[in-house]
Amino acid sequence: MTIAADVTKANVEQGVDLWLRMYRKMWMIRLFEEQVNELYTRALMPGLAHLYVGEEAVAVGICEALRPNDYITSTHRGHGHCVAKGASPDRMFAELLGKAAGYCRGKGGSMHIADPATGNLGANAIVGGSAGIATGAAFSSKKLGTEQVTVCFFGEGALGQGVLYEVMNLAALWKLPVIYACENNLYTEYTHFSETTAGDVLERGRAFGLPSESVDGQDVRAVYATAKRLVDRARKGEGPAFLVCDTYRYTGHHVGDIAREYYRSREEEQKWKTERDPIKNLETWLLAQKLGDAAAFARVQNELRAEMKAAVEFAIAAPYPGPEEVDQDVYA
Ligand SMILES: Cc1ncc(C[n+]2csc(CCOP(=O)(O)OP(=O)(O)O)c2C)c(N)n1
Repeated sequence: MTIAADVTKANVEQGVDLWLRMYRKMWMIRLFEEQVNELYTRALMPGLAHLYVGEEAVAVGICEALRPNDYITSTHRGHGHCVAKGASPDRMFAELLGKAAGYCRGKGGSMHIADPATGNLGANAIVGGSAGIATGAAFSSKKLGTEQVTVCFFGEGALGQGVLYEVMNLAALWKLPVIYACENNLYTEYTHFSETTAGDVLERGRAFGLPSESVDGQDVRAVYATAKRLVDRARKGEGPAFLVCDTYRYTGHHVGDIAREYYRSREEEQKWKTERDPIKNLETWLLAQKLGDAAAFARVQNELRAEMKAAVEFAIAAPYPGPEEVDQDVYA
């Protein structure tokens, strides 16, 4: 199914709030990440962070297909998932800076943000590490009859982790409401995925009988339409699915990965940024449909820039947790 076939005039009219919301959410993620990079370069943030810039359409398209009480599990590159599912930037920045107002009282940092209130069961520093959590959540929803769906986000690097196939097997046997969403941004750290991944990736889901599809991860409308179909199907009790989103990270593997030419060219990066940018793609379409104009787009960006700036200021001014709670909320 192509989204173009799906977008009749009536659908556009009904969907206008949805498209504009997705536009705004993608900008929110991009500007959030811009601030994270700034915090890193100003040496205000302890440790590193893995930015989601370039991949915004994946998190936003998929999370828009979910209900607020549906679950997601995330990765080391998790800020985009977190924002798309509804987390608040001020508490996210506070977490990155180790402040008590953060989602994990400052004890988790970038790779451990969890927000149960928005159904976010957590980022995960272990590649493939959230596959079991997502499948367990789907198992519990099925047993409790809550009609919740879980989306398990992971990078293509996790295709090399055995746990993924163990849980796909169980999810298929038990018809669990879970979507395995692979974000293929082409690189596993500094190695092109073709050097680590044999065969046709979709066959890995098909081996377990999962409906397995790929989608242009730079086209938020296509991601949304595909995710919605698979999520609705899972919600009806028709079982799990495997969705591969083809995408690209614009920046380094982490904020410190600046000199990248030994593993990918500047030309390649430039091509993705200029020809396949998910925000520009949606903007062009919104303009063509007369659903927005340059002034409205500028307004959205200005509002969000101000919001992000205020959120960072909140986090910088926020207090650290006291020494008396060093052993609280920490599990081994
Ligand atoms: C089990 C495990 N092995 C190795 C690492 C080190 N590591 C961190 S990120 C990463 C690459 C992940 O690539 P991918 O899953 O494609 O996600 P991306 O970074 O491209 O979003 C690796 C190997 C890890 N965190 N966990």
